Amino acid sequence: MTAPPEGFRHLPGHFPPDAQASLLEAVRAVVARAPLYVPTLPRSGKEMSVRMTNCGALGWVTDAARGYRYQATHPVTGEPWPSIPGILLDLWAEVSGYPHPPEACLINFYSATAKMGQHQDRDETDFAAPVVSVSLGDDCLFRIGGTKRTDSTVSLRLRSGDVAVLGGESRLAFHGVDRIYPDTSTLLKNGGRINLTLRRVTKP
Ligand code: MD3
Ligand code: FE
Repeated sequence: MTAPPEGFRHLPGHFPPDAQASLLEAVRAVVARAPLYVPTLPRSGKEMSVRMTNCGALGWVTDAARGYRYQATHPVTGEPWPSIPGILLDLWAEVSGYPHPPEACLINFYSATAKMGQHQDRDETDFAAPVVSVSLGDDCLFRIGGTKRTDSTVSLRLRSGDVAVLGGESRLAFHGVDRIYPDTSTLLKNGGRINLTLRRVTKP
């Protein structure tokens, strides 16, 4: 593919370094109350390489027994997810073009060797809303195709402070993270990459 699918918008450097630091502080506050956990794949129970948590009324979770789903509580602590930080609600209002707030913010943490295979995000019931993504920390190689797994793909590097908006046709596009580029950012003291995805789950 020569171009990303319709509805994909990449906003490089949307957040300047001071705002990235504020975002990181907000993420740390969420993780202090809702610790990163090891997600496992449906049926096989194989561990994903990414560590996850959420904030918002709903969070995306996965385990062997119950598979992919949204739920209101942390799978390990049983506590409700912390609320979505204001800076992320402001981002959604600014870039989503959707007149209702996000319900979920999935937080993915990638170590230097973590990756995410090609998949579609289709556990939501409202595909009219885009997904809004924020990258923090080390760069990654992101790859996105079309709505069929066999469609050709395009790769791009996502850097700390970048925002991506996945609306329109791109909302149901296959996508994944092929690799992390270690030591490409100094934002995280111990390296790695954080991705935040703001999502609408239910129809308003
Ligand atoms: C395209 N996250 O959390 S962010 C995910 O970098 C996910 O952690 C990746 O795929 C990450 O589901 C990619 C960019 C992104 C996020 C959501 C999408 C691209 C998307 C949803 C639909 C299509
Ligand atoms: Fe995804």
